[in-house]
Amino acid sequence: MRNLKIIEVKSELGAGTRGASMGIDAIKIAALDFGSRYFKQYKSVEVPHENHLLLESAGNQHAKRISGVLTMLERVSEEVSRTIKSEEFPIVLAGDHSTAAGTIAGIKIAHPKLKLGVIWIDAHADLHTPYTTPSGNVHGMPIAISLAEDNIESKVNKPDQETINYWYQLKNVGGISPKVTPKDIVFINVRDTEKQEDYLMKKFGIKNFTTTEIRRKGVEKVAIEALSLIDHCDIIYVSFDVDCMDASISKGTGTPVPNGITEKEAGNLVARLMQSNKVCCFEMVEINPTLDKENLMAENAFEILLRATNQLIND
Ligand SMILES: [Mn+2]
Repeated sequence: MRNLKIIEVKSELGAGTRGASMGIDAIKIAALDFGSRYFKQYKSVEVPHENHLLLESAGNQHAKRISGVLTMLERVSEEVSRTIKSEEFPIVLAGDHSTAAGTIAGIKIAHPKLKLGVIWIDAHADLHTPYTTPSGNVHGMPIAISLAEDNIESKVNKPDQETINYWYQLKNVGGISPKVTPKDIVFINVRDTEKQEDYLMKKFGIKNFTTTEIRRKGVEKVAIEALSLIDHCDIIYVSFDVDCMDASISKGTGTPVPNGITEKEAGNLVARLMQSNKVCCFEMVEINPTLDKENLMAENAFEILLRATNQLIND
């Protein structure tokens, strides 16, 4: 049985569509509507956000609001490392996915000598950099940040010096860089990528379990295979972007993509992954209730969160 601690990060600086910072409260509303005492049962802490910056110009067109994102990654990394050091299991509920780079930094700060594996369940590879991003939204960059990868070979943008300086700082949060190597990453359900990301995935041979492969093998087998691909790692972080789920299930996320998994498959997948004793942190992101109908995405997300939690506390 593990001591869980919920880390709330109501930030959306890295997203291109407004509203993801409200995702955590939407999950809490879903819990209340289900009559659950979840948010009373577990200890929680809120990381202060910088969403006032949304009122300012985004600046840095190839990495929007990058200075605010840096502040958030530093705060998240401190909270995650503090949580792990006090032998608690962090469940990070965050607005946009850029946070994950801070979570990974926090895990590495707490366990600098351990090899960290990452299971990334997402419609997107989040492998962009200021040199390759078409949107400038940093939520498309957390894997590249953690790999300390610039992808200069695929360069299409010319970021200014200020952006380059902040980008360097993002890659070095926690003073450890890179934090993971490509061999330590497994993608599940990634299906909406740009060619610059495809280039890296191919160059590094990063495994991605496609929807077709998930349907053919079933989630149980996919979970086992994903875990065994990073069996050489000492600890594992599981990152769950709700846009892994099919766009038809709910509109409540900033960048919905068709041909994803169902909420049931997602719940089974996450529950199976949590059976591994190596899993040291779980994160759920990108719930956007302002795009949703009747809070459906948050309700689905809460059920998946419950599946993960029940597995963790029953160990
Ligand atoms: Mn993502």
